Amino acid sequence: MMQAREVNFDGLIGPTHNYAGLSPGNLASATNAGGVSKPKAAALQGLAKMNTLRSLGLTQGVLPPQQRPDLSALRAIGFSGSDEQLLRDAHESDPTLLAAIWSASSMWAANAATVSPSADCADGRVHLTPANLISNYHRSLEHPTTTRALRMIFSDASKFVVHDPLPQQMRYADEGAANHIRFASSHGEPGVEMFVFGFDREDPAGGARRFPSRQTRAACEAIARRHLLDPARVVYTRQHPDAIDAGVFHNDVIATGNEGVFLFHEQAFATSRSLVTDIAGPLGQPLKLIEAQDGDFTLEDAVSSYIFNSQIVTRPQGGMTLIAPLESQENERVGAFVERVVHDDRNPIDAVNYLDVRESMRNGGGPACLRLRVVLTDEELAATNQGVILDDALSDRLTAWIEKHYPDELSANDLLDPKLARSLTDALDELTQILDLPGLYPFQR
Ligand code: SUG
Repeated sequence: MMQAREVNFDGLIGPTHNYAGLSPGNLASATNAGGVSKPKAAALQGLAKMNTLRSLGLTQGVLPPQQRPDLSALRAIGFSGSDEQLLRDAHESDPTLLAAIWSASSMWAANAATVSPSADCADGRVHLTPANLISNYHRSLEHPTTTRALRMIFSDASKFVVHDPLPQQMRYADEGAANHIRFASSHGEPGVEMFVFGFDREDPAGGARRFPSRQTRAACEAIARRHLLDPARVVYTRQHPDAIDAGVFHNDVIATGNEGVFLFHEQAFATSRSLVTDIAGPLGQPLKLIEAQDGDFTLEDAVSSYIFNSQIVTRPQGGMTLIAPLESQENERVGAFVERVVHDDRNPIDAVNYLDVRESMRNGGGPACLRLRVVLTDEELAATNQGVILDDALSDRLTAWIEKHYPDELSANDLLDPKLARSLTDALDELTQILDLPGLYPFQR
């Protein structure tokens, strides 16, 4: 049996974290638009989450934030002049454009890429496809730096393939691992990869009506082909359009899984029952299903509590822990459901850890949004850039760096400040030394 572990790479929350209401169909983002954010507190909450996972004995990685404001994005669409003028002109043309180029949205690393472990890929390498994120302009700015960062972290071509993002066209709209769940008897064994899409060209009428779908079936199929997955061990399934219309803009807001466990709401998928058989068949063993019924809690409870955006992690000594957002404990029905799950011997989840990631939650990003799962063998982990693997020393350096450079608060007016923009460049320059990612950012080249 192949030994491998899941390493979670969390997006380090960037110093420009703010609430701009940029994501239609993401209810938290819309509700908190225009609010005052707390970037320093946000980043420390994210780091505390990473350290909680480490305290369970798990290996934890860090993905760097991106260079924001992205003034080159403004120049690309015809704005010119000094930094101050760029910011002012962009604001006058459209305040949401200004907010977009400041967004710290790369923190939601579940959208950074789709990852297939080497046990699933015909060439025995780990395959990663950075997501093009073309459904929202502010997120479409992420993939060049994401691709570069992943190539600097997983640089050994004998073990890793970091593909280019899919074509920048709606037909291939891709949001990464947020719409992907891998099942396996254990992390190191060959798995069954489930790809979830919202929109299918073959069935255009079957889509959501109120809010946009962000992932196409064609994108899912392209990733499975590139990653050299065995077609008999790949499952495609459509999100329930009612779920998207209730605010489930990514599948990881309504379903999750770990090894043989599948946790989902009965309204997550267009076809739940046949889906379970389609996964269990090639897996060669029954799934441990945890299905929340409407009677347990509603779709609305799921979206407001973000319970399905928990991480289910396998502890090295055995057993599984649910890493859940505090908001799900605060919802009486959801909290009671979690208690039942933890005490039910028919599934391996035997502990819950409620975490405060409220700053990210207010933009629709829970614990699972903040991390990219990468299953690695010992050799693959050894070949990974060790500068981004969290230990006490790195955690201390990151804490000091955050304390030194991050604003306590950020509101819409601050986004017009060219001095803030310049000071952040110095901060990121320092960060590339801390994480051993020299030359990551465009301004360093
Ligand atoms: O793409 N929010 C992100 C949240 C992503 C959550 N990720 C997962 N579910 N995996 C999004 O909608 C809001 C930014 C703002 O409005 O300021 C935002 O981009």
